[in-house]
Amino acid sequence: MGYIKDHFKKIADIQATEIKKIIAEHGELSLGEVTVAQAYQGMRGIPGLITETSLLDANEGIRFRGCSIPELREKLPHSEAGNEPLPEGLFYLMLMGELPSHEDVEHISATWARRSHVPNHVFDVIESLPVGTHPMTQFSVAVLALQTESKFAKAYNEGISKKEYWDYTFEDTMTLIARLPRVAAYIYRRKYKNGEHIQPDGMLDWGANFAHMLGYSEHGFVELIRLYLTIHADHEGGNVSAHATHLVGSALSDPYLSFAAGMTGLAGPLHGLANQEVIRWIEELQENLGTLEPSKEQIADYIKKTLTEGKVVPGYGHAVLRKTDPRFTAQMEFAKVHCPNDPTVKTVWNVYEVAPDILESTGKIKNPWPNVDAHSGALLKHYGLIEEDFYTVLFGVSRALGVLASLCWDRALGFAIERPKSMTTEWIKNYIAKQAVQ
Ligand code: CMX
Repeated sequence: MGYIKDHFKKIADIQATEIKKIIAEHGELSLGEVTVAQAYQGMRGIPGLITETSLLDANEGIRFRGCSIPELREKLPHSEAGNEPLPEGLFYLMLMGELPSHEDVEHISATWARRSHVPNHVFDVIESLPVGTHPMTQFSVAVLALQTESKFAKAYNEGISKKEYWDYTFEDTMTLIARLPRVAAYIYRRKYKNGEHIQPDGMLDWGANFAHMLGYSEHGFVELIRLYLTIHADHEGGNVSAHATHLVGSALSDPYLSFAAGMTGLAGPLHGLANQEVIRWIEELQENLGTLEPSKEQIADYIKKTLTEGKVVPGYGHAVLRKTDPRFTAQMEFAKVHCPNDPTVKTVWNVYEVAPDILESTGKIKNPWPNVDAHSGALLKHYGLIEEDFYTVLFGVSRALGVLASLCWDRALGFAIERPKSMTTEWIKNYIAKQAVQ
C-alpha cells in the first residue's frame, strides 16, 4: 500500500498521543447533559461520539476536515476532462486531514483498480437470491460474502497485537472500497439489464469505472457520479449508517461485517432509502395529475394530501440540519448547468419552492428544508438511470468512503467497545420521583 498507509500511521500516532493527553488532563470535563426526552427520542443531540472525518453544523451543513461542499468542488483534484471532484481525493482528505495532490489521488485510483477483482463466490451468492430481491438486500448480502477476504479477521484469528489492528483494518478498507463498484454494477446489470455484465476498465478512475460498469458513458453522467460519490460519503458519526458501522466495528468485527451493518441501516426509508422514496413520490404526483410538470398549486395540494395521510414527505427534514442541505444545493447547481429543462428536475425545484412553508406550518417538523435525497433521483433519471430502487446502492458505495475512513481512525486510536447505558421506564419513573423529593 506504500506511502499513503505510512503517512496515515504517522498522522494517527500524533493524534493518538494528543488524545491520551486530552483524556488525562480533561477526561472529567462534561460535554453536556442528557435529558429524559433525549433518551426516549433517538438520543438527538447527545454529544457522545468522536468522528474525525467530518463535522455537521445545523445551519451550515457538512464540512469534511474543515472543507465545505463548495470548497471540495473547488479544491479537490478532478479528472483532466472534468470539473467535479474525484471521490478518491475526498477519501484522502477524510483519512489524512489534508488536501491531496493529483499524485495522491492517482495513487489511490491505481490501488483501487488493482484490488478491484471480486471473487467468483460473491457473484454466486448474489445469483442465489431471487432476481427481484431489493438491490440493497443484494448489496448487503454481497458485502457479507466478500468478508471471506478479510485480512483483519484472518490476522485476529491467528493472534495479533492490538497495535496492529489499524494495519489490517486499513488493508480491508482499501480492498473493500475497491470492490464495491463492481459488486454494485453487477447487481444493477443482473436486475435490470438481463444479466449482461460489463467488465471493469482498469484505466479509468474509481467513479468513471463505476459509471462504465453500470453501462453509462455519457460525460455528464460520469461527472454526476463523481459528484454523487463525493457528496454522499460522510455526514459525521451519529447518522444510522455511520453509527452502525462504528458500533459494530467497536466489537472488533472486521470492516466487511461493520460496513454490512451500516448498509442495512442505510436501507431504511428514513435514511438512505429516502432517495428511492423521493422519486417514487414525484412520479406518483406526476401520474396522479397526468402531467410531468405539475403547477406549484398542484404540488402544494399533493404535499398536504401526503401529510393528511400520515406519511412523510420524503427528502425533507433532518435530525440535525436546520437549513437547506448544501448537498441538495450542489446537485441543484449541477442540474442548472447540465439539465435545467428536465421536467422532473423542474418539479424538484418547484417542490422546493412550496414544501418548506407547508411543512413549517405543521408546527412540529423541526427542519422544513430539503436534504440530500430530495434531488439525487431526478439527476440520475435524467441520464437514464430510472430504476429507483437501485439509488440507495449508489449512496452505499459512496458512504463506504466516510465510514471506512472512520473505522481506520477508530482502530488507529484504539477506541473502546461501545456500550452506552440504557434504562427502563421503571428506572426513569423512580429517578423522577427521587428528584421531586430532593
Ligand atoms: N414529512 C412529514 N413529517 C415529517 C417530516 C417530513 N419530511 N420530517 C419530520 N416529520 C415529522 C416526524 O415524523 C415527527 O412526527 P411525529 O412527532 O408524529 O413522530 C415530527 O415531524 C418531528 O420530527 P423532527 O424532529 O422534525 O425530525 P426527526 O429528527 O425525528 O426525523 C427525519 C428526521 C429525516 C427522519 C424526518 O425529517 C423524515 O422522516 N424525513 C423524511 C424522510 C427523509 O427524507 N429521510 C432522509 C434523511 C437524510 C438521510 O439520512 O439520507
